Amino acid sequence: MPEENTFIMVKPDGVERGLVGDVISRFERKGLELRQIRHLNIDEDLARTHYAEHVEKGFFPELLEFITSGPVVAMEWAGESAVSVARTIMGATDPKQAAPGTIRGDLGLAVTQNIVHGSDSTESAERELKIFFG
Ligand code: DAT
Ligand code: MG
Repeated sequence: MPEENTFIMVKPDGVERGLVGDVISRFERKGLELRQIRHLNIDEDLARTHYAEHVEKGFFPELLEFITSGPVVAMEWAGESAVSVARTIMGATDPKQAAPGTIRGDLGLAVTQNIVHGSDSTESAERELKIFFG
């Protein structure tokens, strides 16, 4: 199985609620390896770059307001099939539909405030890691 790197981010709601440790712990216990981590605020330009595929969507104004509302914790995680494994640990985009045992299924309720971001492909991971870690 391929060794991959993926971009994971605890969103402002997760940081505000003190869930950074819980999120990190879930990835660590799964066996993924933390490679880089930084705490930062996302401004509008960075939000538009990171969420380029969503800027024309109806929900984008709400997403922009939310993602710039407070600090986030951006991370690089590595391991076998890290991209899809991380997405499984996160759960479905809408926490109301996310399975119990997943981050979103256990800890969230609203689709905008869904605690965590994770790259959806190795191509997205490469693009997003470059944006946040250069
Ligand atoms: P994911 O974060 O699971 O990759 P996505 O890339 O489709 O989901 O969307 C990015 C974020 O935008 C998502 O985490 C929450 C928000 N979002 C997605 N679909 C939405 C919707 N229908 N209404 C409100 N917010 C939405
Ligand atoms: Mg996505």
